[in-house]
Amino acid sequence: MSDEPKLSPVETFKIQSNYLRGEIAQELADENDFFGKGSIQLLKHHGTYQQDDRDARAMGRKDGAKSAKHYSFMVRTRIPGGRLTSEQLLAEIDLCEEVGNTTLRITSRQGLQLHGVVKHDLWKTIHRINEIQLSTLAACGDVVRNVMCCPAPFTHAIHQELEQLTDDLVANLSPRTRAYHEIWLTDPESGEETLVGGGSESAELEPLYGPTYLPRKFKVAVGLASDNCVDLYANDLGFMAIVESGKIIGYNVLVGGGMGVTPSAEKTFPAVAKRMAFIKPEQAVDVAKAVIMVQRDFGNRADRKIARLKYLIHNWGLEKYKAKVEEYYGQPLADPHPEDVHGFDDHIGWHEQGDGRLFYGLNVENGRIHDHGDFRLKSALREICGTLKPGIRLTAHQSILFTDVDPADRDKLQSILRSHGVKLSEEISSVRRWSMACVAWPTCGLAITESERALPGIIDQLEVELAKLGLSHETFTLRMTGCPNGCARPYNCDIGLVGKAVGKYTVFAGGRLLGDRLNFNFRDMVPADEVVSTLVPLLTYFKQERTAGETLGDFCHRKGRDDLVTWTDAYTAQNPTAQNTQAETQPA
Ligand code: SRM
Ligand code: SF4
Repeated sequence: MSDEPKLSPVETFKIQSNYLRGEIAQELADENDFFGKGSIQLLKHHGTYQQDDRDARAMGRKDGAKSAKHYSFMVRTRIPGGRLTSEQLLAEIDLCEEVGNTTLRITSRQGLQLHGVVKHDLWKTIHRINEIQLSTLAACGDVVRNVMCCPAPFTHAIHQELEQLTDDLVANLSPRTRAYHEIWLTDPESGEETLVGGGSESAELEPLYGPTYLPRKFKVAVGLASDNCVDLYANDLGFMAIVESGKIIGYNVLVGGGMGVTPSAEKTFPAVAKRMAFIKPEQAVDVAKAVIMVQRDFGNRADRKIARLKYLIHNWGLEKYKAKVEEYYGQPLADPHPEDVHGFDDHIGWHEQGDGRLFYGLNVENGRIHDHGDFRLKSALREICGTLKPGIRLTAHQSILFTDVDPADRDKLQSILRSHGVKLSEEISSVRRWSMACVAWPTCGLAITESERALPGIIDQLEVELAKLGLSHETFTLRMTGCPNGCARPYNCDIGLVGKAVGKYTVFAGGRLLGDRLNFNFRDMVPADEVVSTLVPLLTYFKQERTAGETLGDFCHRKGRDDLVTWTDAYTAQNPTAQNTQAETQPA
């Protein structure tokens, strides 16, 4: 008998799929409103997830319905560096109205998601996304996902170089299978290829991935030491540009970041990436390939819970891991450059691009583009994209940049937003601006509790308390997720709220804006309506004992969990009825 551990079922689906084809085409044509097990896994590589509306499921259960599932699909467009045109955004907005749930979602990796697409419309949806020169290939699945890049449209050579590297990485690291092309770009009735794209014309083989692709998802980002807006340390592979005398002299290569954790499985943990090497710009693509091939060949294919790169590095140690990457690359790699992350810019508000034009960063609360009552962001975007036709960039904080704006159009852009009930970024509180939440309920099948729908209300209360404490202008990241998978990156920010049970959250503290440090569990199983009263004592302590210029995350990190718990417990005991007001005195 072989000593090899048994492969996970997803590996078997991949092996048997003939490069991601499986039964997708046949099942797409059948009468069912859902796909079978194997296709569900393979479809992820094509950029779509089978889901069901969990609100409707709950209602169905109440009504005693036999099958309470209403199937639909989330369709994710990968948008390298978040760069797209007004026409492309308009087409995605059209799609969300025509085939989706009428909302469009900017993701925490600069992508766009449609929700609520029924199976009957799936082919049309993916086909249309390709017609507008975007793609869903590798937006999900065991491959290199959307490559993130700082979206600031500065015309300076540094940003041009970051974008070029991003494009080179996408060109070299994308799957080559023609399965995508055959299924989504070929007319299912006539068999005619209606669009070119989505796969190499001749190469059937996947030179980088092989027939079983990677053991798990793999995330790559490109950013700057002076501006870590893409959260490099949360990626499997990060390229951190080091700039000297206005030029990129090379990149620090960061490896093994990842947020996902399963609390019941001790073997799992979130990790910030490790600094592995310093490379010259011309080495970046081949080093990326070497890193990916090592993960392909040595990542765990038996247990998906521990299949990400961070576990391989944890098991081997960085030294052994680096040696293996060097072996695949064919040359030794230099030690990391001493410079490390020291800035983070969310690019919100007005900025000069460097060519006489402007860009405007608009904060989009939790990335949701919709019209709701007096708030009509979707209509505002229609008008802006239809009339001013700016370039569009999506940020890793689920927000949007309008680029190439003529200074003469500045007031017009603002007045379109205002007339649609959309607050300008300058009118949004600091805490809301620096917050983000994952999708969670009702579409995410893994959500334990609410996130996107809960965070705005929590921030409403927090704004009041921060004002009382005189901390309204404080900059700190607040990120919420509906389960411990960490889609809004809650483990390296100042305050993380992570769904642990229905209506209950673990409150994390002590990370920071720079994203290079994990936070710690400050309080567990906090009911949603007690999150703010749990944070008020912490903020009070911060206000009283911070050192000059110290950030909330750095303060929490300096004090440590035990000290924070002791102080805030004492504070709460002394102020039993006034948890939500500023402390007059310090606890004994
Ligand atoms: Fe995520 C799974 C949404 C960024 C870690 N993520 C999911 C799924 C597909 C649920 C599922 O598997 O059934 C969610 C779909 C919800 C829905 O209804 O739309 C989902 N993830 C998202 C998005 C849309 C969150 C958002 O509100 O913006 C983000 C899409 C990004 C994109 O455009 O590609 C998103 N997910 C992330 C990030 C942040 C990042 O990459 O910078 C992380 C943490 C970093 C990391 O990967 O470690 C993340 N998502 C996960 C995990 C945990 C992975 C792990 O290693 O354990 C899962 C679960 C899994 O893979 O098994 C997951
Ligand atoms: Fe779903 Fe959990 Fe990701 Fe939120 S963190 S989108 S609840 S998988």
